[in-house]
This record gives sequence, structure tokens and C-alpha cells, in this order.
Amino acid sequence: MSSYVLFGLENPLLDYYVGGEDATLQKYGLKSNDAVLASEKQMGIYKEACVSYGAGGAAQNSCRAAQYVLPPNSTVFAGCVGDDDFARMLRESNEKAGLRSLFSVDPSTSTGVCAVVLSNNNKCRSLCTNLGAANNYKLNNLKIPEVWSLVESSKILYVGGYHLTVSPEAMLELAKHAVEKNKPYIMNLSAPFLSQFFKEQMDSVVPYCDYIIGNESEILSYGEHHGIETKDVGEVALALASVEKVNKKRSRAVVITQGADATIVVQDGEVKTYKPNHVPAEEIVDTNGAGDAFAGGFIAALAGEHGIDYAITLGHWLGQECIKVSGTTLPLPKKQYPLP
Ligand code: 26A
Repeated sequence: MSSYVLFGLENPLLDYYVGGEDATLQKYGLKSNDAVLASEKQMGIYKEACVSYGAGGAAQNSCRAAQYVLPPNSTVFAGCVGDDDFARMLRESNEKAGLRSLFSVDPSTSTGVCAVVLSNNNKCRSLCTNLGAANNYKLNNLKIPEVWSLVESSKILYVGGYHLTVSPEAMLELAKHAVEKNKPYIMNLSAPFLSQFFKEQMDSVVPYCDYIIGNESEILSYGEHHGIETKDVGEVALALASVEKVNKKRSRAVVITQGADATIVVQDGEVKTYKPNHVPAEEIVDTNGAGDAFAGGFIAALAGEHGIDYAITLGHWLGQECIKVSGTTLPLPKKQYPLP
């Protein structure tokens, strides 16, 4: 039976880049740096001319990034797609990256799409998602023997917070397995709207998390919607890290990236900062997926049983490689990455 290092779960999406920068943001009422579920009024964005497209889906991006630095056949990713060309493209790009796609197929719905609008010299990215088939992932899809056996044989479980809008039940089932087998369970905060509109679902999963990864706006949204009266990223991260844990055998780390500014890590009541290397503005092509690539590198390092310091180094490196190219997929042939 195959066994994997990393099992990821979330929404397999195709990223659909739309031009027009500020004019497009204004037309669809989007903020320059945000991630939202498309409202009825925003559906027109998928009919705008496409500048380019490629594989997306936050946790799927992270799994491809983790595979970039892990031995062959280390990663597998589950989610729901339609029976269409977009799904075929996602399968193909995962295959090229060495990530196994474990897709449930809902032939009655199209594969999910995320409209991406870049602005501010590519430093900002606005994401507007129509989940499509990804929204139809159910606990049953996770529990079928072909899928669950891979959960059981994987070392690390990674869930995108975005899945809180789809199947918190599936996230909790994975979480309970992680506790039972004392495997690391990692969640990404994914987007500010989740702590606001999916607070109850978020609060049901957090107690199971050994690692929580996010960015500054996501952790501040968590604080704002949990009555934490401070705008200090480290303080909110400390509060999140101290939420009671189900698995008492592991302490919780909260890892917060801040773009070009220092990444903050909170563990065992301690706050540490890690400054990423400087990337010159002219080398930044597309910041979409940078946080996902960071998460992929961070998780891959944990899989190698390296400490947090190296996990951050590898995460920063992959995040930086990601912003130097268009799209969220790291180009081949692989570059030499920092070694421990
Ligand atoms: C539920 N939502 C809104 C989403 C997403 C998402 N992935 C899963 N669920 N909205 C945007 N993304 C993905 O985030 C990546 C950048 O971090 C985009 O597809 C993009 O590749």
C-alpha cells in the first residue's frame, strides 16, 4: 500500500488571472489584497478576458510546494472537482509537480475557479472564488476506503482553513485521526473572512491544531472576532496559541507571515521573529500563492523532523521563489533549496 508524508485537504481551484488592476477591483467591489467568495454581483468577473490561468487552490498550492522539496511521491491532495477541462488541467499540473490528486468528481458541477486580480506593481493580489464542485466535498468522500487508507498511512495532515466553508466535518474527522495517532495536524487561517463569517466552524477545529499558519490580516481578523483587544500580531498569535489543545502530547505553534516583514512564530509562550531575505521590487512578478508556498516549505521541513528555524528558512525560500514567477506553481527544473 502507498504511504505518504503529507495528506492535504481543501478546494482544488483553477486560478483565472484578470487584467485591469484597479479598474477591475472597482468594477467588482474587491479590495486590493483580500480573498472572498464571489457574490452574485461578482460572477461577471469570470467572463472578463483571461490574461493567464494555472493551478490554484491554496492548500493544493502548498502541497505542490512541499513536494518540490520532498522525495518523490511524498504528497497527496484531496478535494472535489467537476468532470471538465479545468479538472484535467489541475490533475496534469499536480502530476508534473509530483503531487497525487485524490479528487472526488461531481459531474453535475464545474470545477471551482478563483479570479485573481494583481495590482500595485504585482505586490497585491485580490482573489474572488466561485467554489463550484469544490463546495460539494463531503465527509463520505474522505471516508471511502481508497482515500481513508491514505489518511491512515500519511505522517502529517494539512487542511486549508478555506475548507471550513465546505466541510468542517471532514476537517474534524482528519483532526480526530491526528489526535488518536499523535500525528501533526496543521491548519492555515487562509483568509480574514473565515474568522468573521465561519467563526463557529473555525473554533471547532482550532483545538485540534498543532500548527496554525496564516498572515497578518488573517490573525488580526481572528483577534477582532474573538474579543482580543489588540492590533499586535504577536499578542493575538499568543492568544490563539493558548486555546486549549485536544492533543496534550504536542504544544501548538502559530506562524504568521507578513509579506516582506518578519515572520512571527509563537510557541510555548515565546514570540520569535524571522526576517525574510529582501526581494528587489523589480523581481516580483506575482505575489499570488506566496503564503501557500511558504506553508508548503514549512510543512516539508517538519516532515523531515527539522526544527522550526529551518522550517521557516525553507518556507521563506519557497515563498520568495514563488513571487518571482507568474502563477502559484514553482517552475521546473528544480533549483537547489537551502539545506539544513
Ligand atoms: C473558499 N475559497 C475562497 C478558497 C480560495 C482559495 N483556495 C481555496 N478556497 N480562494 C482563493 N484560493 C486560492 O488561494 C491561492 C492563493 O493563496 C487561489 O486559488 C490561489 O491560488
